[in-house]
Amino acid sequence: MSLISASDRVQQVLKGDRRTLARLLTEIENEKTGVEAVLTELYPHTGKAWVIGITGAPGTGKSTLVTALAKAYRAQGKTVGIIAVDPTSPFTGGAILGDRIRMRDLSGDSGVFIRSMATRGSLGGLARTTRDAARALDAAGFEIILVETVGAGQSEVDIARMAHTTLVVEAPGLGDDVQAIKAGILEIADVLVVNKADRAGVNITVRALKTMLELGHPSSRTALASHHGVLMEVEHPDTDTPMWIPPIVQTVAKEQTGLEELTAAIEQHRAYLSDQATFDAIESRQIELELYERLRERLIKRLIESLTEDALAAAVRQVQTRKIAPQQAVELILRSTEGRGT
Ligand SMILES: Nc1nc2c(ncn2[C@@H]2O[C@H](COP(=O)(O)OP(=O)(O)OP(=O)(O)O)[C@@H](O)[C@H]2O)c(=O)[nH]1
Ligand SMILES: [Mg+2]
Repeated sequence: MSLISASDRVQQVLKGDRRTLARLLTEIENEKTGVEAVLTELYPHTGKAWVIGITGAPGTGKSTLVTALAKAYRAQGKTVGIIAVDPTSPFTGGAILGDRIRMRDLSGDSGVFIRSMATRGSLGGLARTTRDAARALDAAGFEIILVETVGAGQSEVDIARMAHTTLVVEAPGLGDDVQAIKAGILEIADVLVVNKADRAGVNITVRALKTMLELGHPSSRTALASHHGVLMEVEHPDTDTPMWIPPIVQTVAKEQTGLEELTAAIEQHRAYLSDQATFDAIESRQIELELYERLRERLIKRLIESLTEDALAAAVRQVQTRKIAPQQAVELILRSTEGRGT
């Protein structure tokens, strides 16, 4: 359909043309063919933005916090791109509508770009499209990119894999003891935010998090490896960098309170990562994981496409008549598809 070339669109995005950017993000979300060419051309222009992931249980105030953070960064004169990932059904749209209302204060500011993305296909697909969307915003020149996702298993790990700084948002009453606060958060949190600090029980939540940090972060050098090592699923390279202990910051996002402390904590984490060896090690792990994910997706797609219905039906029959085991059927199918579909 589009009459302008990929290169022309790339130029438009680089100039920060909002319409071209919006259209590109839609194409990324819909996995439209041809979008890869644009992304490929944009890639050399990425790597300038600071990507901040915001995750946490439903209702902790992530969207409100994202709005407050965006305002704080705008006050500092920085441009902000926002991606709100809605992992619920694409048919509800409720969360997206709510976010639109919450983030309304930001509309009309040309230094802010807001985008909601719904889950289409697999979670893996969502991780990829979110990453691509963040890169498009990066290439378009947004200095800070905020990515909100509901903390639900894989999606919060995914966000940590693409963000430079990951905020885990808690709220009083949701996790009043150490057990209730999800064990995995220490592996992904660079900054712990206790939002709704205007509510009763905030001290209990803060204390629970502190206890957890002390349990999870014994004062040993291996702590860094367990902090980013578990997340990266590989051993952290030997490094003399002191470990990063996630600070706990209290906010009342609704009232724009605590945002200075929060941006300062993010800045400290950024400074910590400014040690080139540390940054390079983390980034190369993230890229490695991204390549694995993309490869896995492409290989599976290619394999499924190269399967003929007949071959599959024949295999089903053979397994059903107990001529071969499912294991053997898989072997046969794989062998029959080898060399095809490339
Ligand atoms: N008391 C209080 N309420 C807040 C604060 N921040 C947000 N809220 C309220 O908490 C509710 C949920 O806020 P959201 O920002 O939508 O929370 P969320 O984590 O994005 O929610 P999901 O995206 O649905 O997971 C809203 O009614 C907000 O007004 C705060 O600091 N204090
Ligand atoms: Mg939200």
